[in-house]
Amino acid sequence: PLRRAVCPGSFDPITNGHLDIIARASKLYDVVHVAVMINQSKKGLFEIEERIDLIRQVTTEFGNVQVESFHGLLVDFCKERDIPAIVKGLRAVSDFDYELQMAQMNNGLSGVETLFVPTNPAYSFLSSSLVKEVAAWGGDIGHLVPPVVLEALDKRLGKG
Ligand code: COD
Repeated sequence: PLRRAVCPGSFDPITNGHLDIIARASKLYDVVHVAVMINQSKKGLFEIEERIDLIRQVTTEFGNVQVESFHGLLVDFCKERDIPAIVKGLRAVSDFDYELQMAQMNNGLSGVETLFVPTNPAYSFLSSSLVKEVAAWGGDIGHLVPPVVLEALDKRLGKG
């Protein structure tokens, strides 16, 4: 059987930090599912379909990454696809509390395991929200997101 894992998130939009975790997971597993989780209370900058499209463009080169959205619990996404492992990046201790809670909750709900990959130090300060804020004020984020994402941000923020 194929060894599967999921990298879940909001990906609004995908950054080089996300991409680094997905790339590393794609070397460890036969198939990596990227799940764009839909959170109705959090209106993002990009529509779900745009986020998926951007992720697909930057992950096709890996050859074993599947991108889709999901409305519901991550454990249900995993159950429906027979995925036993969640792979997440840990940026700093500040991520740890909440990530540990979610990992323990998800394991208690369904037995799914969470594996943490230490973030590349070059991206340890990087988040989608900071990227959006810096881009909105005209700061240079060219080294923090893939070129297609930079282009999409410029367009969305009225600079393209
Ligand atoms: N370096 C490395 N990894 C990073 C970086 C970075 N710079 N930035 C983000 N990541 C990784 C982290 O592992 C992070 O968890 C993941 O990418 C996604 O990041 P975001 O910001 O896109 O997404 P979040 O934090 O909003 O995602 C939270 C989830 C959507 C995963 C979570 O809320 C969820 O599972 N929701 C579904 C509903 C559910 O099941 N709820 C119960 C949970 S117990």
